[in-house]
Amino acid sequence: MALLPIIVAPDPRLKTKAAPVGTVDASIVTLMNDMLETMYAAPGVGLAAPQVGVLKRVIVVDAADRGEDPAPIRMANPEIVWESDDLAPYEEGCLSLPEEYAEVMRPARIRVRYLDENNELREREADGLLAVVIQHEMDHLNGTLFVDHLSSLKRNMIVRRLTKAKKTGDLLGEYVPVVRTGQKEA
Ligand code: K1U
Ligand code: ZN
Repeated sequence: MALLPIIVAPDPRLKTKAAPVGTVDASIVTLMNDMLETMYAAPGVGLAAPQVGVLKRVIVVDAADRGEDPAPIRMANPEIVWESDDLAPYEEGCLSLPEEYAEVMRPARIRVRYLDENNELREREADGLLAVVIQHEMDHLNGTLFVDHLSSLKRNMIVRRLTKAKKTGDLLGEYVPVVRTGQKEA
């Protein structure tokens, strides 16, 4: 497995529509596993392939509560086949927009169809954090960031902050998450 560099906005790769996967073969399974390792190291609860510079429709998610066993989900070509009319707010973050958070409204419950790591077509229903993260990651596949759901005033503020941070070197264009070993730092 490998840790992949995560792209930080603004970057044209984060604004590009990703291409569907033909078959979930060994190379896609490797990508899914590397993305999961990168997500856990960040740490995060989801990751989309464009965030690591791969413009393919692949996402990984693990919305298990702290203290629960890990529950990794690997999805290729995810499609929302049903969404609830009721919306729910959630304070979202994004590994490509470090230290920026904002409330976004999305359908509270969804049904998603996707190819799993065995190239099998599956459907599952999601609510709560899982529904939020799946929708957030699917947005990445269409070149949409959570700031695109905000007013232009809020969005421009965040993008300006990140542009400045990248220019001054406070943020790198890409970063590789650090793996924590569980040992205490000196
Ligand atoms: O897409 C991403 O950049 C990952 C993002 C997913 C997400 C989080 C919250 C709401 C919507 C989408 C993150 O994982 S940001 C980091 C984060 O939320 C987190 C980090 C450590 C523990 C728990 C959450
Ligand atoms: Zn994100």
